[in-house]
Amino acid sequence: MTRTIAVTGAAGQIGYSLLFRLAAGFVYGDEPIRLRLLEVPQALQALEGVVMELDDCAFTRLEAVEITDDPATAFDGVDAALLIGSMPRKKGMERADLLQKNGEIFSTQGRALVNAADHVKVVVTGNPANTNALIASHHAPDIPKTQFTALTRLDHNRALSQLAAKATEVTGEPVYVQDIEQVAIWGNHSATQYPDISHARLAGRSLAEVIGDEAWVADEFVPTVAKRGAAIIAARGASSAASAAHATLEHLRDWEHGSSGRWVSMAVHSQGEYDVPAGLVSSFPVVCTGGSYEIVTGLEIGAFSRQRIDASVAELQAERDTAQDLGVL
Ligand code: NAX
Repeated sequence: MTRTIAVTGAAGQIGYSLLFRLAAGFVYGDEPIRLRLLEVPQALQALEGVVMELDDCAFTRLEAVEITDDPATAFDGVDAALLIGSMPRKKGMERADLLQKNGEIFSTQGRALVNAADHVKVVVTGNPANTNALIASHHAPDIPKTQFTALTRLDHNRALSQLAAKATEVTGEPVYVQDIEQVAIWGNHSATQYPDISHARLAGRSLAEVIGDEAWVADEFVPTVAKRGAAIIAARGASSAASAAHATLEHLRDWEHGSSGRWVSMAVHSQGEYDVPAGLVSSFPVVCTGGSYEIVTGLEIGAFSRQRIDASVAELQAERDTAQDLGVL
């Protein structure tokens, strides 16, 4: 079966890191794919250059690449849509201006997704990712809300990497990211997000107990993960691109093929789980199986976690209220 995948903002820096790995089979392995690349008119020429490079890779599983500046054409019949392109925050721009601009982009794209396959899987990476996913979903009422998600896998991966390094330091033994399970990102993909290790395990033991340093968790780990994007910009002079592309592909791969029982983090429509108000797109720990995901249920939420989750959810509510005031929701 040939799958068709739409990628928006395809000429941007995340697009440039993502397209080649997608075409090389990171998500769909040996199955053939077709790409539909959406850009704004002024970026189409640059996108043509990206397509030339895709051609020059002679990928054996890449059947076709089409480029367009029309969302309806881009999403026609697609099995998955990776919504990466968005309006970046420019100097002097207020948060409401940003929501207004992106509200327009994501309401148009939401409406155009009516052309997609019934089973389309939508992953929003473009910021503000959670609220953009909410807006797109709102404008695509015929598509089940469960098919709209936003990216917090990069935050999840950042947390795993920080934790593996800390556990190595504390135990004096090498600890690898794959040794650590049941980490969760809650809330918004923003500096208010809550990376939670209260359920995390390392070789059958509580990771919090292994680390044994609550102050490190609260004062170093949580802010390091939450502010990692800004640290990358400070060091690289540009925002995270390769890691964001990798996380976007892992998000889609696990959603399509399952997460082998492991927890991953995805921002999905809340139905009131863990007192996150229904209707918000918030990050939760999920397990993916057979093309769908389930929020992990029954977790005990301690006082510290409750406070952090509530703070991030309050920000999501404020973004939703602003989007409603602006008429894009
Ligand atoms: P770039 O500015 O390099 O690329 C964005 C591309 O989107 C541009 O080529 C632009 O022409 C295009 N675009 C803008 N409006 C469009 C529209 N209406 N339709 C189609 N294409 C459109 O940004 P890049 O570094 O690639 O980042 C893309 C988005 O990812 C940004 O919003 C960024 O903030 C967000 N990120 C999200 C992350 C996450 O974990 N959720 C992490 C990385 C990144 O910061």
